[in-house]
Amino acid sequence: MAKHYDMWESLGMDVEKHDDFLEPLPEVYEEVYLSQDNRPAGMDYFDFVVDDIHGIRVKELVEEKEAGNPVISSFCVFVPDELVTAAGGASIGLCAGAQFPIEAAEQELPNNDLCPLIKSSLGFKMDKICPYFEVSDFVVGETTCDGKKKAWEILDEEIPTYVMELPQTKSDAARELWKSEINRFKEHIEETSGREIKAKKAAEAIELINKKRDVLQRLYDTRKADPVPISGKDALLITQLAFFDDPERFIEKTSTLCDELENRIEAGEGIADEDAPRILVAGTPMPLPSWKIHNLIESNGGVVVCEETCTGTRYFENKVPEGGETLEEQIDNLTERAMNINCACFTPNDDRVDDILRLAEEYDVDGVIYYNLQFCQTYSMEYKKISQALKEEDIPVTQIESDFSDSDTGQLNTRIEAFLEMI
Ligand code: BJ8
Repeated sequence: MAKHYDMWESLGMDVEKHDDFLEPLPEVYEEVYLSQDNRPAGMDYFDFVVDDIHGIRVKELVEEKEAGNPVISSFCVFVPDELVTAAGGASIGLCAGAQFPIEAAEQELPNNDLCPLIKSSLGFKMDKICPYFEVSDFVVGETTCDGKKKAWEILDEEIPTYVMELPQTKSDAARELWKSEINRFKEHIEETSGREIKAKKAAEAIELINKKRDVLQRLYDTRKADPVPISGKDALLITQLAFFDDPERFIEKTSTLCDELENRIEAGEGIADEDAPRILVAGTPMPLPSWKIHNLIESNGGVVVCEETCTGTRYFENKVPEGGETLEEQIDNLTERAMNINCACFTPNDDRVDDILRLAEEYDVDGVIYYNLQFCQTYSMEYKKISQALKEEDIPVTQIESDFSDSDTGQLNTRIEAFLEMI
C-alpha cells in the first residue's frame, strides 16, 4: 500500500497506529477480493482506490481545502450532500465498519450495550487514524438513534460536530421539521465556508448526485440477471467507496464497469453457478471495511444479489426531484427525497416491509439474510414484522446479529451454510 507519511503527519494523524491499522489490509483484501475467479476487469479501478485508500483522495481533499472549499463529513444517508457540493465543497461519508478503533472508543463509551458502528466511527477519531476525519472542517451527526445522538456530544469534544434533528415520523409536522433542518444546515455551511449557496449551483449539484444514484441503480440492475455478472462482495465494495470518491470520477468508472457487466449478461456469463442461492441482505449498514457477511455467504456457494441497507438501496433508490428553480423549491425537493427513505428510526415504518418484498421479487431472491448490528434496537425490532411478511410470501429468512470482529466467524459460517443448504 502506498504511504503518504508527510501528508498524514501534517494532518495530525498518529502514523504509527495508522500503520498498525492498515497492516493487515492487503492480506485480507487478497483473500476476500483478489482471489475471486472471473472478476470483471472494471474492478481494477476500485482495487486501485482500496490500495491507496488514504492517499490520492485525501490529497484531493487537502487541495480542496487549500483552495478555500469546504470539506464536510457525515454519517447518514439523510444528510444532503447536494448542499455541500453546491457550496463548491466535498461531502464525505464517514461511517466506519472496522474493529481496530473500537478499543479506543471503549475507553470513553459503554462497552457492552452500544452499536459497534458508533464505537468504530468515534474510535477512528480518537485513534487519529482516519485522514478523512482530520481533513474535515466539521462533521454532521443526526438524531437517528439514541446511541448516535449521544455520541455527537462526545465527538464534539474532538472535532466540531453539527447535529441535524431528524424527525422520527413522516407526518406533515415532521416533514416541516426536516425542511427547516435542511435550511439550517444550508445556513451553517454558508456561515462556516463564507460561500453563498445559489439556486443554479444547487440545481447542478442535485443533478450530479442524482447521476451517482443512477449509476448505482444501473449497477444493481445488472444483479437482477441470472447468472449474476458480479459478486455481491464487489458490488458492496463499490457502494462503500461511493461515499467518499469524487462523484464525477465515480460515475465514469462505475459506468464503464456497467458496460462490461451488461456485455456479460448478453453473453450469459456469470460469476456464480446458475443454481447458486440468490440472497438479499437486509438491515443495518455495512460501512468499509465490513465484508464479513458477504464473504461468508459467497464462500458457502451463495451469491448476494442486493442489499436493502444504507450501503445498498437506501443510499441511492430515492432521487431528489429535479427542476426546482428557486432554492426554496430545491430544499422542498431535498426534503421529499429524505422522507421516502425507510430507515428503522421512523415509526411506523411499514413501507420498509413493502421495500423488502419488492426487492425480493425484483432480484428474484431465494432467501433473505436479515443483518443486524449488535444492540441496534430499531432494526432488531423490525425483524418480526418483516419476517412475518416474507414467510407469508414463502421467502425463507434468517436473522444474523453481528459486529465487526472475527470472533463469531465460525458460528456465523455454520448458520449461513445451514441456511443456504435449506433454501
Ligand atoms: S438512514 S440506518 S445511516 S441512521 S448507529 S441506527 S446500526 S444502533 S446507522 Fe443509519 Fe442513517 Fe438509518 Fe441508514 Fe442502528 Fe447503530 Fe444506530 Fe445505525
